[in-house]
Amino acid sequence: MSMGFDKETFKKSVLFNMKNVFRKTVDEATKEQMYQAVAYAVKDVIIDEWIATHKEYEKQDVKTLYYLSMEFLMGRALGNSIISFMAQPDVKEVLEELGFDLNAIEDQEPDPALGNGGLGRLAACFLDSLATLGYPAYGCGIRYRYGMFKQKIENGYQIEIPDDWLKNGYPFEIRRAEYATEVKFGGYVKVVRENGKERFVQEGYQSVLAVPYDMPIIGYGNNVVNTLRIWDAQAINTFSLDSFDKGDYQKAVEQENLAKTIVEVLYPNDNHYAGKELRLKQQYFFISASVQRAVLKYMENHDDIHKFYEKNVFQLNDTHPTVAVPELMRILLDNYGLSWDEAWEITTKTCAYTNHTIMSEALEKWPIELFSRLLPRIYQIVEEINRRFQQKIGEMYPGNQDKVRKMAIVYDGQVRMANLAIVGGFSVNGVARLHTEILKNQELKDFYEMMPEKFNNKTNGITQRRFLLHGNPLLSEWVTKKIGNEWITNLPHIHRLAVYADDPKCQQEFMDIKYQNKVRLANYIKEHNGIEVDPRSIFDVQVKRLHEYKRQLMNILHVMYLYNQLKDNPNLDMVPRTFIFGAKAAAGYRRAKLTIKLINSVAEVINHDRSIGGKIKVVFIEDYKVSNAEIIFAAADVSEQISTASKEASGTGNMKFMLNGALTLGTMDGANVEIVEEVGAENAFIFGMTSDEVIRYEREGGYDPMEIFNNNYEIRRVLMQLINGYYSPQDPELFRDIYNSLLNTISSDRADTYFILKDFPSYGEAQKRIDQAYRDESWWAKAAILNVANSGKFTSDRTILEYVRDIWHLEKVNVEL
Ligand code: GL7
Repeated sequence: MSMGFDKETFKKSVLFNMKNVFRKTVDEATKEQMYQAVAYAVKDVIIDEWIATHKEYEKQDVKTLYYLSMEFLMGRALGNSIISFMAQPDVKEVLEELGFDLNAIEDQEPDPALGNGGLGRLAACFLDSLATLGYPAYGCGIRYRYGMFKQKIENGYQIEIPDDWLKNGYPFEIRRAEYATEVKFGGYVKVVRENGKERFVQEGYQSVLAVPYDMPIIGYGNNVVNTLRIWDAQAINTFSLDSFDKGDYQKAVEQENLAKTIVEVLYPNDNHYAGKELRLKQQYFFISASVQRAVLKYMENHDDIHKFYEKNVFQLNDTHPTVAVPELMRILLDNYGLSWDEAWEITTKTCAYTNHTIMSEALEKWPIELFSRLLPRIYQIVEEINRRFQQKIGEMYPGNQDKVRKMAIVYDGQVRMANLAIVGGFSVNGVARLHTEILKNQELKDFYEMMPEKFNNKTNGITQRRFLLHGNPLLSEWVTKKIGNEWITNLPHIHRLAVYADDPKCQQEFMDIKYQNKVRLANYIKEHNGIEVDPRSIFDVQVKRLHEYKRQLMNILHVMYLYNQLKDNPNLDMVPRTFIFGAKAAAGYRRAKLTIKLINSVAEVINHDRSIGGKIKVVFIEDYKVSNAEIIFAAADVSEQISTASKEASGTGNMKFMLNGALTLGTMDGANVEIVEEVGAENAFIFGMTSDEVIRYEREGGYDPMEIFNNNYEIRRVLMQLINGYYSPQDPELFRDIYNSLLNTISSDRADTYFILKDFPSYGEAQKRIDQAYRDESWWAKAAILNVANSGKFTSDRTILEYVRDIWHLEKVNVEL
């Protein structure tokens, strides 16, 4: 147990908070009030460790990582905090003594969703691992007033509801007004001459005040508490009658509005760039504040700015934070008076970039007009970076305009952020082996040829502390009983489970736990969806953001196909299956939203058809988020990871399922490749085209979905049901767009962009193999245990150690109390 925790003190603290914050005694308190009182007591416990950690960092003058990210999908903090200082049994007892249940109290916490999906959740797992491994790190992001929306399903359609997560205050955060920083937008750049030197100053700008809020990131059992720093925006000078008199009224109003709108909401797009001006404002806002603060902090105890990179490293989580490159340049040039070469050396030794996607629609390209109007000084610097880089291209590839066309940073009226990130840093990494290979050999081939030393792979990982220890207490106790608890901080140790995979008693215990977790999920589904599902059926789960490349459509088309088989032959011999979906669609992504409607329409028909004897159920879980994800992973038998090969950079849900003993039904895409390598192809269900095949078709053509439609009766039958009202009798045309996307070339140059029909037969075969395999309970249990036992590679602890070794070069710190 961590030294900061004492049961009696904790109890007193809860009672004190209840009185002080709510003027209540415990027996009058609501669960929500109890949650707050407990959360503040937890903050009390960790606050000394938090202070001690930062004292230690200062004392040792450590190198610090700044993980710059537009998104941190943290999930709830209370349960994980309690686990981190190893006081869960005590806290549970304290609450029971006070008449409350810990689970119910945890359930009161809003689920801070300051992120969309994998990219934001990865950032959260990384912070957990950094603290647990004892590395000095800040997460830097935005304190969105509204994070990811709450999803409601009404009449089968997704409805977006703002998620006011700050409504009752957030007990874990601390406002740090003393670090507030001004961030400037717009205006123009004036050149002033001072004793023979030129200086650039921005004038006529609007500005906002960035105010940081700190959240504790608690290491597991090691007294380390790091910081997630998220920035809020405030108007610099609020209204004064004075300004009204001077005619500045308009300006005061504008500043007020600018501040309010900048941090208002997270853009709900996953893997898609919308090009909105406000988004660029958000990016510059949190980057300028974070970089300014990092430089000031460094200069508090160092005098030579030239060595900044020795003590600081900025990791750019995708291209969203790329303005960090010109912003650091600006500070070094304009505030510290460095020469271009000096500033460039420091900047390119400080910044490193992670690429998270190869999909062209996700690539950020800002129109010069917008970029230079919003960030005039930053744009000047980007132009100069570009000019010098093009010169370098010219030297290496004389007369090769093609190289310039492909690699220039400013080109064709646009600022290309990926190119800026690659040129402005010392490292470029992909997030799974296959993904990095595709970057090197296709998407970023020219950059790789020019600067191969920058490229490296860091296969993603997940934290076992949240996704097994907290999310699956039954399995986690069982694992610990078998092999001890070292896996909590050293996941590869979990391989010791492998010796139990053949043991019938262990198989039985494992399947019993899976069953209980399925009952827990069934209860959740009953409570939230009103649907009864049978925990003895196979739980076949696809939970992730809704996107065409992830192919939820292929999954539901297969359900439609199976249903047809059952209707033809009600005695069809099949193991009962529950198909579980969970997915949010970006609010403006029409086809994705229509796919949700399709899933719910199919569910409506199938779930009410008594003639199939309950052999298939379809459930769409409303509002998929971190907190219910933990329950879902624990209960899954089958993990659907069925993206079109080459499109899913890594995936991380795939790893969370594996850790919880689900078998992967997947394509050879992203990290699936490495999952299969670890667990063995015989313990997974792999199907579909390889990434090479997909890429070849994309380049050379030669795929015609119409051919499949014409030659495959079962597929044709399913597709016709999209447009004959079979699932939408009131409106037979409802799903026409989905039908068209598969067969007509109206909306894109090739129908079936994601090769759904092409992969469908092989997907169906894999599904059949699952049906067969599940009948052999002992085989299944063994394969499931082997999945858990071979998940060691996929801890984010391993990923972080690789980043530290190859990119960040941080020193581990011990914190004694
Ligand atoms: C993503 C990838 O799509 C996903 O495959 C990857 O696991 C994740 C973390 O590296 O990053 N890229 C991206 O833009 N989003 C992702 O989830 C939103």
